[in-house]
Amino acid sequence: MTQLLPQCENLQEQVKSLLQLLHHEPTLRSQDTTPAHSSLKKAISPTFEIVFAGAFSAGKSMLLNALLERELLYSAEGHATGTECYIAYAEPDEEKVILTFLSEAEIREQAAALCQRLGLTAQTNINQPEVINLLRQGCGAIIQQEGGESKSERAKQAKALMLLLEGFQTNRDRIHTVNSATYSMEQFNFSNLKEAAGYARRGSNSAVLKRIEYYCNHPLLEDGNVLIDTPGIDAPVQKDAELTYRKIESADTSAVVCVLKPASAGDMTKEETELLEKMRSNPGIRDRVFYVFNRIDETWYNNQLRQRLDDLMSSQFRDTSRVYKTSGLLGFYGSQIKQTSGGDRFGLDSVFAESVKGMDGREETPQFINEFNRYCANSGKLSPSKFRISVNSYETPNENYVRILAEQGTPLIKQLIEDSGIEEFRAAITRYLTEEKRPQLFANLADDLQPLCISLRNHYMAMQRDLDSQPREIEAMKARELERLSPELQQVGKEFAVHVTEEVNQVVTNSCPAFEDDFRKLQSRMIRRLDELLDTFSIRAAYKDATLSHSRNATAPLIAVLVEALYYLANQLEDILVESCQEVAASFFQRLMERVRKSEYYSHLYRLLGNDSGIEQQLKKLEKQVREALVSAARVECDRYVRESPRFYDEGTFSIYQFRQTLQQTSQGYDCESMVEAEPAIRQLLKLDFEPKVSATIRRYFRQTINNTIKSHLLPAAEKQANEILQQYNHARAYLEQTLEQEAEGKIASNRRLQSAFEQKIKDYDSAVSGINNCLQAMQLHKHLLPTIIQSDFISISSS
Ligand SMILES: Nc1nc2c(ncn2[C@@H]2O[C@H](COP(=O)(O)OP(=O)(O)OP(=O)(O)O)[C@@H](O)[C@H]2O)c(=O)[nH]1
Ligand SMILES: [Mg+2]
Repeated sequence: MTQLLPQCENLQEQVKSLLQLLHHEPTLRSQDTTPAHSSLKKAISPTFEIVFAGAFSAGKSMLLNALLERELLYSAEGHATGTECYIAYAEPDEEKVILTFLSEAEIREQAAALCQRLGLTAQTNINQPEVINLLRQGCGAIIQQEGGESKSERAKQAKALMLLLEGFQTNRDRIHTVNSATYSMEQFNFSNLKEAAGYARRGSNSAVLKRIEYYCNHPLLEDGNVLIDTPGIDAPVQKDAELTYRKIESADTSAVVCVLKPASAGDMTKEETELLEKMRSNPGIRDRVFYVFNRIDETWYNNQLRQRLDDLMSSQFRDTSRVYKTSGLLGFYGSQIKQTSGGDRFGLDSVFAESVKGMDGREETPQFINEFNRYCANSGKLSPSKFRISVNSYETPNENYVRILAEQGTPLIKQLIEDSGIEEFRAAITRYLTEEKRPQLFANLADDLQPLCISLRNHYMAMQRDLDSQPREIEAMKARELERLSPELQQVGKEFAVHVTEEVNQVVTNSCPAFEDDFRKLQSRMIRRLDELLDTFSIRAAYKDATLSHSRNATAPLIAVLVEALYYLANQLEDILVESCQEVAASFFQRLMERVRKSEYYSHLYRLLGNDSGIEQQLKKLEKQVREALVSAARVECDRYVRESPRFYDEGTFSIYQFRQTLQQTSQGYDCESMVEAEPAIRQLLKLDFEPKVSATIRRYFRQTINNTIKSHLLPAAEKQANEILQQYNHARAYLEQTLEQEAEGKIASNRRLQSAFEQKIKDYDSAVSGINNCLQAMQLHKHLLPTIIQSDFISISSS
């Protein structure tokens, strides 16, 4: 467990209170505090998780064993690690293993998913032995069909399901229904960590294990360091690979040892590149990454491989300082055989006792022995002047091994270990974990806090300036407010004039929908009225009017009747236009008044004067003037209708033809009846004359008349009004003085409250920052101190 320095004990509260202060300032809330949160978590976390990740068979487990110089993790050809393995610190006599099993529910879920993908029965009640047997048979059949357990993705999945079911059956009594059950080493009767590791190696047991925690005694694990072995990122069992990616993305992960395989494959795989990308996007990891090209021994025997690795390193890893080349295999066994001697055939009878045991009494050659002999014969690492070694073909590999070690002794083992690169890697990682890690985590935190502190501090300074510029007494406050009065009145007047201009402009540019509606109403009323007049036109009435004005005559010419009709229609239409344009004006002013009342400047004006400085009255007066102007314009417009249009008599036009026809009809007799018979024809004649005239009014001329009338009345009036508002200074002053006393008192009290709240903030800020700085100083991070607020920055605080 980590022990924080006593100066750093309150770090969490101090940082939190700083972030809290930031959160309280609405304008600073958009600042991103996630990096600070995550670096705080890392700095105070009792553990520091280092994940070993990489391609399967890259040698992760072996490298970990080599690093700790003991055979802890199961390492083998093929997909060997299937669960997360945690290695944490224990006191020498307290070493232990804790195994955590999946719950039955989790196993059932995995089984169901695999069954579905394999197209096996949906019946997955794994508590019934018959079901399990059926499923296992199904898997067996699939594997056979596919031609072997790793021949296809489908076969691999069938194998995974088989292992899962087998693991479930053999560990049935250890698996709980919904909880993940945990067991200690003793409960399994394991006498040492290695036995536990053997139990947990990938297979049916690991299929039902959630994780394994080894607690062992090693200096590297002190200070909360936890080393984590993971399945390969390209593991044939997809679920295992996903486990590793999840761990890489987890917030708990603090550093990664990337065990890369190009030393044996020549290039980076797609998965390895994906791993690097995922690592980069985890803010918990940052630059805490070690790149290890393991299986470096393979490049000793293959020039091409060595060349490709060198190219890769110089092209893609040139800027990375933490790059290592290792041979986990040679490093690990080198460390193991250091303690052996001729007595136990340099480990063949101890370290390798298990693996040399062959069938029918013949001795097997352990992997390491082959690699050792190859190293001696072909690696080119051993200078002939120092080591004179022969590997003899007439001896077995094991015999060669024992003889060579007997001849060369410890210097050869030392050389082997040195060439394995393990010591260098161990030294680097040890130095990092014991010397660099802590200060770096705290420096990261400080660097993430720095910009936040700077904004907070600047914000406080601005706040202070603002508070300082506020008067503290009622008289000063009053003077201040009165000073502002004149510009404020001016501003209100200006805003009013601008507003009115805008409204007028909207009308003139046809962009006020309500006004457009009103005008359309006017248009359609005119059209409707004309239709009505034509429909209901009575020739008798017109004839009567014509004869009435000529008392001596008993008959009237067609022309006289038409004249009466022209007067009649023109006057009727005038009535409608007069009425309609007044409505348009009324509704325009009503809207304008409403908008004025709703505006900011209008309420402001009320606050300043207690009234609206006559705006409303003025608008009413204007409305009256505009209406009168429009009425007389309407009269002039319709008066012109009395005149028949010049085209009325045009030769060849329809109307003159119509006129002659009508004349023919009416000349049949001299009484009214002959005229009445021609009524439809006369209507037609009138229609031909009036329709174009009315249309010209409503479509061409009258809208412009309205626009012009409104504009010419309103704009000068608004300017005048603005000026009048400014003239209200004396009134405003008297009015303001009445209310100011009270307002000023309130404002001063509120300023006082703001001031003391502000002082509290400064205190909080300073106490948090100086606490954090104490801790940083204790960690020797003098260059990373955060900015405090000193008295001289805020002279006024001390003087007020
Ligand atoms: N030649 C050589 N073989 C190695 C080296 N490191 C590991 N091996 C061998 O490679 C095989 C795989 O090693 P592991 O340690 O199981 O690899 P891993 O990365 O943990 O593999 P998974 O757990 O399956 O992902 C084993 O047979 C090791 O003995 C090395 O540096 N050189
Ligand atoms: Mg492994």
